[in-house]
Amino acid sequence: MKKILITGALGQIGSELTMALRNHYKDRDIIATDIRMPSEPALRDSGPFEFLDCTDPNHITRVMQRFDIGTIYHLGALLSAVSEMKPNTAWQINVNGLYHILEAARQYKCALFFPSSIGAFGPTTPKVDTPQDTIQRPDTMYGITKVTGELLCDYYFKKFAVDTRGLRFPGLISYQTEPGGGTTDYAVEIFYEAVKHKHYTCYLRENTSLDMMYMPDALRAMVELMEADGNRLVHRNAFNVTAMSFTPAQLGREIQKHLPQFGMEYSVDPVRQGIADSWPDNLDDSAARREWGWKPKYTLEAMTKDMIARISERIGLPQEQKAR
Ligand code: AKB
Repeated sequence: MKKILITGALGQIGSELTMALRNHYKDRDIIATDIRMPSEPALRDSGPFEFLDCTDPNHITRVMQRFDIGTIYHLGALLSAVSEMKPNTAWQINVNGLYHILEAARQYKCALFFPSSIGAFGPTTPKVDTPQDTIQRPDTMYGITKVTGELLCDYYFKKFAVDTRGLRFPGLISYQTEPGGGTTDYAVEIFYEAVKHKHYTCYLRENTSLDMMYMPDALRAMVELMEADGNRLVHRNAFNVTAMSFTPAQLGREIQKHLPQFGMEYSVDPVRQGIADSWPDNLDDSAARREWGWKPKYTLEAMTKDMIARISERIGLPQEQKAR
């Protein structure tokens, strides 16, 4: 059985995807890779781990020669806010890194998953019910690298028949690994602050609407897309997917239903607010629903309840202090 390679396996998506794939494919080796070694025992001890810097083609070749890889989940990337601070590094990792991985996928005949983002849209994109095929003129380095990635993946499918597939992820919410350097990170931070301190200062304005998804839905979306019948895929890459769309104020009100003392204030960060303002309010994901049966399970209500319960458990709050 061909093996599965994950790059960026210690990131927000990668750490959970590695464990999910190791559970899902009992008969396939999942080779987790990143530019540092794991400290988390579950991830470290549950299967092979390799050092791999995707900006160095020699690293990729070494891993591809050592393991018989059939599918690559390429998750090594910088997120939006940090890409604005380090545009050059963002290009090196998000574009050159993807290019080297695409070349490896072509040479070693692998399928490839590439995560695009709502960041691939820009200020001139229709903001409400953003269509699958629409204007994409992002004005952030992150967005530019994501559009480039979408186009490169389409090109490698058309030109070299590499089985590239991908999703445009919204903000991902998870209680296991915190994101780093994203614009939607507030939707994770808020839960930790709410459970620990009953208070959160948000860096986005209260009425900033963005698409979001709970991590279990995101993991399922990746696996379902990669397992889908390729003949049914009209788009293949860059499918709009979403599960919910909310503002910081709406999320705060939902949290208050469980933690009535929770309070919020706002101290707007102009960089992240500028990025969020250039992104859609909510996506139309009907192409994903039609072509491979996408259907989210978690609503805002269900995600909030689960996040609060899991984080309270994780930080070991005594029973009487836990949420209602
Ligand atoms: C970010 O905020 O940068 C990411 C994304 C939506 O791509 N979470």
